[in-house]
Amino acid sequence: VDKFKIIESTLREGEQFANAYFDTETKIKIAKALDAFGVDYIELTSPAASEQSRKDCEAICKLGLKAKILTHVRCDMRDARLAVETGVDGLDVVIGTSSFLREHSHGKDMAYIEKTAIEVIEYIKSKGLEVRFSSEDSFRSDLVDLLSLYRAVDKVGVNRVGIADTVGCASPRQVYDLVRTLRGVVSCDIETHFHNDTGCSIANAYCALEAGATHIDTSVLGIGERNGITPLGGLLARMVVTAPEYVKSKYKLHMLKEIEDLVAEAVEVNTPFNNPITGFCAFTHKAGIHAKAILNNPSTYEILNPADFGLTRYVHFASRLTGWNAVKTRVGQLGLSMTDDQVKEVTAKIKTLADVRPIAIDDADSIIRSFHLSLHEQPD
Ligand code: HCA
Ligand code: CU
Repeated sequence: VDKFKIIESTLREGEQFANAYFDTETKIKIAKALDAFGVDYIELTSPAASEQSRKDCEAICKLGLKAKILTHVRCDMRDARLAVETGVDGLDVVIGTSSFLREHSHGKDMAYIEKTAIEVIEYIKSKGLEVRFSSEDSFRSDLVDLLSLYRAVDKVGVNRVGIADTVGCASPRQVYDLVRTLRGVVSCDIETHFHNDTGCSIANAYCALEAGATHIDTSVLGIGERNGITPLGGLLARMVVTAPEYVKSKYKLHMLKEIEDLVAEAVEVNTPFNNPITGFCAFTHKAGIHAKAILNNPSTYEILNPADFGLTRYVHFASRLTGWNAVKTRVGQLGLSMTDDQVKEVTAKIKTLADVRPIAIDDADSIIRSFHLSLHEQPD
């Protein structure tokens, strides 16, 4: 679990998000930001998708980034030939293996899939490039078929095989079981890709790592087909708790928010309020009891340290749930001094008003200020 690689797919899966339209300049900005952040791989839309996609792929390869550049292609010799000419470091090859996709999409049987897979993989390797072979809709594919296909591609020297939960149906335990089984069958690396239709994309990625997967696909804010895939920030929130040294030394975590803002703006969405790490209230503490403990020692109610991400915590004090410790801190921030008894008295005033209507920081501040003034107007 502690050493895993990220295949960042904002510029491939993310381009499949309903709102995404990335012009060349935007793609380059996103690629540079992800590279500076420290992702291992950047996956790009297939050059076979369109002429501009092919040119953009070439342009990004020419940037000389540290991250390896991959493109994502169908398991087809024509696509593979086009892709190896773009200058990428490797290809992520994919084909549907579930009966749904075999019958309703490409119409090929398993023998044909295996033969083509081997031909494509050997061709890519002969060009000196890295190659991953993945099934689509792995969790609704026949297990015996899948394992024998992966065993065959492992034998011809594929770098990674991939498991994809294309429809977001898998549960964490199913993921663990499948990856564990696969781990016993192949000796190459294992990449995994999880859609979030049932809200399991982060948990599934985590379970995949526990079971022996080596690579996780992500996108910034999780953008992708339908409601998307494992989000980069959410995965790192999970992993910084599990493997703090590795994650903090490998990734420039303080860049996370600016990367999310860059992508959010490009696809015209807001960061969700409850987003891990960067949601507006991710480090806001409200109840008086929480505030008191947080002010004493932040670890009491925080598993993530906002400072690791260049962010700050906020202790809410303008509500009926506040307590005098939170208000005391605010009094100090306002540069005022009061005894504890006085702070308790002004806290009661804040609660009284907050029982009548929602109050803003300004409201609570002016209660504090006028109370403070009254203390000095009539000294005992
Ligand atoms: C898709 C393909 C894919 C591929 C995943 C992968 C999926 O349906 O658009 O190659 O790892 O979810 O199956 O994104
Ligand atoms: Cu996908």
